[in-house]
Amino acid sequence: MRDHLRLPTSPGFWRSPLRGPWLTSVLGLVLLVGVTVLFVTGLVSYAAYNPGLSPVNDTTPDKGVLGFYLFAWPTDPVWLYRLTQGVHVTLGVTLIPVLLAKLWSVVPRLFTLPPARSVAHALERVSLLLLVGGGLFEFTTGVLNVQLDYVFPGSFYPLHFYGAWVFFAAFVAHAALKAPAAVRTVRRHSAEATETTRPAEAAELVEDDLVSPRPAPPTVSRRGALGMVGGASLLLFLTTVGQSLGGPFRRTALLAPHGTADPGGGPNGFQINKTAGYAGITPADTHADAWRLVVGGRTGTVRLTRADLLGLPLHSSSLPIACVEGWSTADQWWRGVRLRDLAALVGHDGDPPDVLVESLQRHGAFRRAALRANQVADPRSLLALQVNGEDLSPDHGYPARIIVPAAPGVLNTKWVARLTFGDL
Ligand SMILES: Nc1nc2c(c(=O)[nH]1)N[C@H]1C(S)=C(S)[C@@H](COP(=O)(O)O)O[C@H]1N2
Ligand SMILES: [Mo]
Repeated sequence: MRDHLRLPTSPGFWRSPLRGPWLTSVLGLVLLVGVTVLFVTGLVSYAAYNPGLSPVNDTTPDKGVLGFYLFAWPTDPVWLYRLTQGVHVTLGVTLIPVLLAKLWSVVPRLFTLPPARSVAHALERVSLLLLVGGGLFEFTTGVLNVQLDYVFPGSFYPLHFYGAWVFFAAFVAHAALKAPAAVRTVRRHSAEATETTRPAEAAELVEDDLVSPRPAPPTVSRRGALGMVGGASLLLFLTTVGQSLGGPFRRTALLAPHGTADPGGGPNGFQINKTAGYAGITPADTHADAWRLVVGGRTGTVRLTRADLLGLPLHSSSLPIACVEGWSTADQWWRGVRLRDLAALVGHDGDPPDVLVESLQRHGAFRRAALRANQVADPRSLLALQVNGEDLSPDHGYPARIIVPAAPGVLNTKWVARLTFGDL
């Protein structure tokens, strides 16, 4: 008997008096809302990359029907991707304690023997495997991408994208099966707080397989445990959200990605993703004698020096940079040549087409990006030469970079060398 109780497959092995339908239901309902928002903002974030536009942007070429929902990402409001990706990353980080607590609360079930009592039970357990595995996988890949800065070179998107569909499919099945009972449990519990428990219902509660048959003495109440989970979430929230809010809150973003270059002060003193040094851009590459912007389109190709560009009509736009990692900057004051004016230089007057942007950078996933016609046409979309009244710094993309309203940071190519206008 004693040996038997030492095995996790024995219900008696799990002794916490906190486990029970109420705790599991509350955590489950929080995840029901939270994971749904994560899934939707994640899909939206993927659409923002214009993956349907060009093979250059498409990091999940085998997505097939999973790309059914892709749409032309708008350029308004300019903070759109700041919001959707800020919510995605901040919420994901905030839900980590809830996810772990939920798994802890049902862990005895994961060990239940026999592994399957029937075909239906077998299916249920396979779906649980996909649910737990998929959930852990999505949270882990997400956090690694934010914190370790692309540990999966080029492969984060497919992993996180396909993983999301597997996880969410299992999640929908699980929610459909469990949510009604979870709602009933929570309702009944709040009713109990005011009435006395009817014996039949009390019996039902105790018989639940989550309730330990030989509970250890409690050290904290269920509400207290829930408070600890909520407190951990709140702490993560408060140390993450500042990276998206910006301003004085940026200093509270203790969990924002580290190891990034210190942007220093002055007009160029805002967050840097990859430095010129990292991207292999040298002063010799960007020197006035060496650097030319090559613009291709309907009527051929023109080559422009930086001085030529400065001689074209210059415009200003106040736009943020918002990265997939969740951080974003406040609006910066960019100045440069409108993309649609550059399109007009090579024969695309009126309705400009898509554009393929290529960087001086020779290697790396972000050296090229395709922008959609609506992004090219927006008068705020610039090939920026200056920011906040000064020339771009090398790390922010000198001699010239793209800045497009509402687009993810990765589409704002730095150290631009070539623009090719045409339908992609
Ligand atoms: N050539 C090139 N452009 C690039 C990148 C890059 O690695 N190489 N990073 C992109 C990403 S992911 C972001 S978030 C923004 C960051 O711009 P910033 O460093 O000026 O803030 O630049 C984008 N442009
Ligand atoms: Mo980014």
